[in-house]
Amino acid sequence: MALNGCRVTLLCGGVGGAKLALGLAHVLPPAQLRIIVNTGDDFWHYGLRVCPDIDTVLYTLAGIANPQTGWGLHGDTRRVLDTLRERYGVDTWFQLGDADIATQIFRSERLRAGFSLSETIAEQACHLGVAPAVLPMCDEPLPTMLDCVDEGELDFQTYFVRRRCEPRVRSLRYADAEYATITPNVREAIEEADILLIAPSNPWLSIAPILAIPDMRAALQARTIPRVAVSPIVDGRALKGPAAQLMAQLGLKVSAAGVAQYYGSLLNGFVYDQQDAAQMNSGNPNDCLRKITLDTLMVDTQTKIRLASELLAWIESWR
Ligand code: FO1
Repeated sequence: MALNGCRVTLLCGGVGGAKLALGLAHVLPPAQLRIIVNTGDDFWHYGLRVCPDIDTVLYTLAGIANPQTGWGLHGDTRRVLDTLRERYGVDTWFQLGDADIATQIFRSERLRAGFSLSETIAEQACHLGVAPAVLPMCDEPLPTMLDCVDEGELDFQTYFVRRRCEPRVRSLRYADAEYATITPNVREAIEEADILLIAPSNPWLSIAPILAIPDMRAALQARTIPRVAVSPIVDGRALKGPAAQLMAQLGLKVSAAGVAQYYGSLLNGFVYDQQDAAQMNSGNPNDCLRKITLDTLMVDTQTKIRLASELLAWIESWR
């Protein structure tokens, strides 16, 4: 399906977003797909700049991601971390495989040499043979911070990996967002797109950091083209990760309708799972919103391709 040269730009986070990115990469020629990736969960660790969502998307598109976790590299070994822990007593709470560490070293060297994150990721994508454009949401650090009831403010990976999403979240902050700017590549990806998609990634942890960049929401909304999100909530549960728990803690309705309501006028199209059909039809938060129910569970390559194809075919029917 070449979709007559139709250019698609996807906003996404890590594992869930990468699945849809892979499906789209199978049905679109590389020049027709651009992927804007969250960097709110990037952090410095052991002196290395770790960009988990970007690496997840790159490794997934390169076909080298760990199929069990969705992040990290398939068949990677753990000698560096094992040595750090056993010989030097370091708390190795964040799992980085040996070959994954090579990715982090390469990136950190480039950043220290003065290259931007965008330039560095483009170079890494080239080495990995990833053809669609994988674009960091911005070049400046914009860390997602979680204000937790008993523990104060935690950075994303401390909350997510070290504390296994256990602390109760009171509010979220996208720190230093005011210093971030839309990169030329991201602006082009938005302005040249014929379709804008939001992956079934966590709206608050993966997509909101992208929307926190000044003028980003306005730039997306200014495009009078299909702007379609796929719900990450199915039958009141998150497809992956803590989205449902977080929605409840933030006092939001844990449902696909709640996600559509959160994105509001950013969207003119919304895809939700078959299991949520009754609930989505029972009250319409946005009358201008076109909706469709699809099987959104992406468990293997075939289901990723199927969702991407059905999603684009539906959008083609009304754009
Ligand atoms: N997630 C975990 O739950 N535990 C880990 O130790 C872990 C290590 C890790 C290393 C590299 C990488 O690219 C991702 C990694 N992730 C790990 C996933 C990551 O923390 C999250 O999935 C994202 O940040 C949220 O999208």
